[in-house]
Amino acid sequence: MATQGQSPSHAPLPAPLRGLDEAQSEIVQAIAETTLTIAALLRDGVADGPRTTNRKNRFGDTQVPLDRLTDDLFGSALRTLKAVGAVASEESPLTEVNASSDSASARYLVLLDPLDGSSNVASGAGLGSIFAVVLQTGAPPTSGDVVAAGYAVYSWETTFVLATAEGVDSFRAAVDLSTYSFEKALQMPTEGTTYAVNEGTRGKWTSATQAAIDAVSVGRSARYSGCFAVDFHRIMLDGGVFAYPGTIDRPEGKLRLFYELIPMAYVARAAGGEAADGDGALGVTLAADLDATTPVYLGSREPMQAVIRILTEQ
Ligand code: AFP
Repeated sequence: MATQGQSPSHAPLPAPLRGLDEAQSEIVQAIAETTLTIAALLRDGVADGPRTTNRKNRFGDTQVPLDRLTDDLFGSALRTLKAVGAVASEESPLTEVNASSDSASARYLVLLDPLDGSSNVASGAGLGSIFAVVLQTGAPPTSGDVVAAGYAVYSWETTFVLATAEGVDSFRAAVDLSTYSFEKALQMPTEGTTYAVNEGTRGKWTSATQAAIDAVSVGRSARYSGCFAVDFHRIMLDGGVFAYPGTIDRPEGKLRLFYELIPMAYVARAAGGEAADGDGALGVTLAADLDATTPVYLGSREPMQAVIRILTEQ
């Protein structure tokens, strides 16, 4: 088992990782190692400590102690890697690393949601971590700069999903959380059986949003846990649509463009699915503000075509 603050001493994912070069693999291995550490901490009862604080992150979300701890774990694992030029997360703003060393080789920005779904901590429901490895070009990153993205889901088992230009693979953690083994390649079903949205916000949806959700809900079961990674993973397996729309009072939505939509849009598309923001745009737009939030629609190709058509016609 990995311990807190330890840099990776072995490859937790079976190597080689398809679609990634040595530097990119090293970054993904460090992320995977950190997810095993987090899974072990959750298993060993770290969530039994204080479950809430008076602190808020810069998005105004209440921080649980685990938010800070997991952010620190990813930060310390990634800062030691020469290929990492910067890290930005939902919990801490962009931090440049390796600036004084061989900065020419520090080519990658790592985007992170270190503990996704932290309001689930109190009830023991599923949690996740989300990441993207992005080639730095000097301009604000776009979905086109992502070289790898994925997520971990922590529940009764720990799953790590990695998307690269060559496809999407899922890995399952060993019972002792020492390593991951390859489980299967993932391809999102084209139609799907479920949809995930917080129906409690329906009264604040625009008519286009209502029409889009109505279109995907017909013939599908609603499944929503409050953790994006968990809900998205179900969509990856069973197909359907995950949506976190904007509302009349919050048209820009709640989920983060860089820490949530860009990574998951990359995964969805690499698995044959589709992604859109609130305008139904097929491309994930360039935003200078790393902390931007956005409406999110992700899922199977067929229902997403209906969503995109409705949103672009609004
Ligand atoms: P927290 O990490 O603050 O719990 O937020 C999780 C999240 O960003 C995402 O994982 C969920 O899909 C979404 O928020 C749930 O938000 P609602 O509770 O508003 O439905």
